[in-house]
Amino acid sequence: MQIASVQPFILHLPLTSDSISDSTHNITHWGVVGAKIVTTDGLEGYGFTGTHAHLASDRLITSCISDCYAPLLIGEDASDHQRLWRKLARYPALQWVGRAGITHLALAAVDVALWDLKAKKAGVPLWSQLGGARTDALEAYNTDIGWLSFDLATLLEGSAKAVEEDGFTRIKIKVGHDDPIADIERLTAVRKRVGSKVRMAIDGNGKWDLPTCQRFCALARDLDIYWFEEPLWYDDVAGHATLARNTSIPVALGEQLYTVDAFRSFIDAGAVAYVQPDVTRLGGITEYIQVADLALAHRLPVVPHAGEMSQVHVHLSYWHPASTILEYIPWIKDHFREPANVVDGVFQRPQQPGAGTTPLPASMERYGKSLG
Ligand code: 0YR
Ligand code: MG
Repeated sequence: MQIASVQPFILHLPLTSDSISDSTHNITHWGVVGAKIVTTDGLEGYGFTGTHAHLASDRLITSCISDCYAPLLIGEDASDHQRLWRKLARYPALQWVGRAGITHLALAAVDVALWDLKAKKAGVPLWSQLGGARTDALEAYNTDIGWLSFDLATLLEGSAKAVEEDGFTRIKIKVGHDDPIADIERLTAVRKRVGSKVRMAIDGNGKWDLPTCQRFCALARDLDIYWFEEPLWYDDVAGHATLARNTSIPVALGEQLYTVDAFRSFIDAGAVAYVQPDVTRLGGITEYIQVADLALAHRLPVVPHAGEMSQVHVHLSYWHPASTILEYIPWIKDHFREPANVVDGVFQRPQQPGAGTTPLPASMERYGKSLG
């Protein structure tokens, strides 16, 4: 399974709404930025990271793939993915310019493509290749109903539909107004609308400072918040540890962390209850497994962030023993050979060989961007 070529691509796919905001981002498209890796025996592996569809920065990722990683990969045996991960991640000149950020997002894409090849070569879905499914029913929680940019009527209507018609028992609502009272009012209305049995998580996307978070948590005491995600700035280990000590609401984080070392710092500090690794920001599946194993050793639940819109994490969550539930945002499901599919609040277990990352040719054609 020798690597014959590494071909980067950029897709900008429209969302299910015209645009959405959380407390720190506003987007109209999801960027699927990655590589097709072709082997001499004719197999095609696909891997990608997730971006906010900003073409100039997407091109930094594809140029890292084609100019820096491809020359290190061509001619190598694709099944040596563990060795190849180290070759790319520890390559001296590249390690010097990036142990996180663009080089790591590019590494994620390449690593996922190698795992996709491994499972395709074996002729089985990735979860099976990894060691088999731990459950028959992986529960989904719906993030797409809870954007901060939605007015209250839209938020209530979407939450009610998700629960009453689509079978979700779990939802996540974005928070982060300048005055947290505005968020408390929205959450109180949602809780009243969906009832006490629905699990309601919230996500601050790193905007508030510690006093604001503490005030919010005191005001939210009666809302039965399942977790408070990214309450503080992404890298603030001490701040999250202080907040975790001072509130009964469990802290969730990890979607902005690039390395297993970063996760270790948060876990060692007692700063995280729900561990949220993402294959698209860590160095792919290889480093995700290290984080999930670390969480398992600490008896902490793993709830991946879905930067690939659940295409890969559905496999990992069906397999890894520390997994619990998985985020659902249906932005890219019309564009893949085997889309992440939720029925009655449960992710269907993938059946096709590979990691679920193969895009449809028509979508590549229609939404593909020039690499510049
Ligand atoms: C928009 N999920 C998240 C969206 C989402 C972000 O930037 O990507 O809100 O990834 O925090 O938990
Ligand atoms: Mg989040």
